[in-house]
This record gives sequence, structure tokens and C-alpha cells, in this order.
Amino acid sequence: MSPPSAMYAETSHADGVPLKAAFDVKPVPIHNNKAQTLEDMANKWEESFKFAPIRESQVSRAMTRRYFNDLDTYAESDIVIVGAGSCGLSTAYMLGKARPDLKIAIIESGVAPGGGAWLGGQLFSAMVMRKPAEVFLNDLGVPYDDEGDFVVVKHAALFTSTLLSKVLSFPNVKLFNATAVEDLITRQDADGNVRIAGVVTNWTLVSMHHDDQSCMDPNTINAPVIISTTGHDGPFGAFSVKRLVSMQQLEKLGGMRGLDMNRAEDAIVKRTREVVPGLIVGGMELSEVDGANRMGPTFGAMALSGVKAAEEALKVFDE
Ligand code: 48N
Repeated sequence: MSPPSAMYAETSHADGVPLKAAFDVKPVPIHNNKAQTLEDMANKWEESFKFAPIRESQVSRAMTRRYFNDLDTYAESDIVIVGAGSCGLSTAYMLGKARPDLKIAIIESGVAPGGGAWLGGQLFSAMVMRKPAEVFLNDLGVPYDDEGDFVVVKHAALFTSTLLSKVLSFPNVKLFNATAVEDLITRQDADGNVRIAGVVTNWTLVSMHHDDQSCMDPNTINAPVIISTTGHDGPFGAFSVKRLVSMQQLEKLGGMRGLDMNRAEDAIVKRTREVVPGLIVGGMELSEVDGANRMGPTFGAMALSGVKAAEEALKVFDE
């Protein structure tokens, strides 16, 4: 087997440049890729198709440099949104549009953001939103069938993917997915009044296994405003409001009530608010605080609760 140095020299993408120099040299594109359009590629796979060369470390550095730069940038954020479900993403959309000057971090425990909004209900793909939530869809540019008092988006994934793509395109919004908020940062004033001042995060797989692995301490993000939209179910559902109870900032949770669409959606939107100083709660997490009914497979309140949560957060920055 050839010695490692000779093996590396053979495989360095700069072809024969000594290994050390290969790491430092800016890769000179040696690929005379003529393809400018997909049509250029058609039926030429054997004749001329070839990917440009790469070294694995370039991929690693391309990812890690950006990720750790983002962690550094958002270690001090203006707003942290906990949960990238339909409410959290709607909140981020409104904030990203309104305030490109604010640093907004979204912490999502799942690898895939979107929460419960990939299906309209059970296994059905169409998503219902009651009017006037179609106003949000119009702003987002999502088409729908108008059924009079409500509208139907042909696939919930069309709504969620459109919303997600818009949110991720904002330069001042960063999504940290597969990352869980596992505690809240607090500050106390001289009178003992507590304000939420940031979040404590860890990789979700770590957060889910604190009981069966040796301690892995968390990371933190400081921010003056936290918007919690962690939903009502799932492994971390209603996380922030449950934590407020365990840290004795809320006496108890009202507990989500039975399904009643007409009562639930108005209540969730109207009650989206700052529950304790520094922490705004929206979406279905809110139903656990006040004992609001659940609405089941209709999503207008999630979108408009996000609109209201953004409005509440901006009051802090507009003061
Ligand atoms: O979709 P959800 O669960 O929550 P919402 O409030 O955005 O939307 C709720 C909606 O999907 C419904 O439940 C519908 C309307 N049905 C109502 C009914 O009556 O059944 O999204 C919450 C997101 C999820 O993606 C979670 O993974 C995430 O929050 N999450 C967290 N992310 C980070 N850290 C945490 N501690 C955490 N907890 C939950």
C-alpha cells in the first residue's frame, strides 16, 4: 500500500501540489464546464458531463465556517422564535419583512421545520383557512380555492414550503433546526421581578437523552424578546409555558380544551401576547396557558397569531 503522503499527493484536487499547499491554495477551476443551461446537459452525459473537482475538507469547511459564524452572530439576537411551526414561521415572516435591521433566530427542535403544517389534518393534504386568513395567503402569494367563508390551499406543504422559503430568504433570519430550547435565560430586578432574556439550547438528540447519557451542557442565546410557538403536542410541546410553571413564573396551566373551531381560533389570535416580561406566546402553545379550545384542522389562527406575535414583539423595538 503506498505511503500516506504519496497517496494524498495523488488525490489532492490541485493535482500534485504538495498536500500543505493544496489546503491553502484557492482551487483553480480546472473544469471547463460549458453547460450554462440544463438543455446544454441534455443527452451529453457521456460526452462532456463532469462535476468540478473537490476535496472533502472543502465541503466540511464550507459548512462549519458558516455554521459557527452564524452561532457567533446570533449569540446576541434581537428576537428568538422558539418553534418553526406555522405560527413561528408566520411570525418570522412578518418580522423579517418589517424589520430587516433586527437579528432574528429561529430555534427548531426537529430536523424538518414546519411543525404540524405539512398536512391539512390526519392524512389529508389540503389545508383549510377560515377568512380573513386568506389575507395572509395573498401576502405570501399562496394560491387557494375560495369556498366562501373559508379558503383551501391544495396542499398544506405548498403553504408551509412557500412560507419557509420566504423566511429563509431573509438575510437577518437564521434557522437553527435540530436544535432544542431546553431552558430560558432569566434576569431579576431589585424587586425580584423576573424577565426572560434569552434561551438555553442544545442539539435535540442531546436534549432528549439527558437521562441516559453523561451531561452535555447547553449553549445560550441572549435576546430581549422571546416568542414561543412550540405547539401543544410533540416531545417538547408547550415547552416554554411548562417551564414558566416549573420556575414558578406561572401558577399553573389552564390546559387546552376540547375542539371548537369557532371559539378556538378567535381566542388564540386575540390572546397572543406577552405572557411574562420578555416572553410572547402564540399559536397552539397558547391554548395550554389559558385553556383555549383547540381548533383541529384549520390553520388561519396560526398564521394570524404569528402576525399578532410579530406586532407584540415590535412594540418592544418601536418604543
Ligand atoms: O405546528 P406546531 O406544533 O405549533 P403551531 O402553534 O405553530 O401550530 C399548531 C398547528 O400545527 C396545530 O396544532 C393545528 C392548528 N391543530 C390544532 C389542533 O387542535 O390540533 O409547531 C411547533 C414547533 C414544532 O416544529 C416543534 O418541533 C417545535 O415547535 N418545538 C421546539 N423547537 C425548539 N425547542 C423546543 N423546546 C420546542 N418545542 C417544540
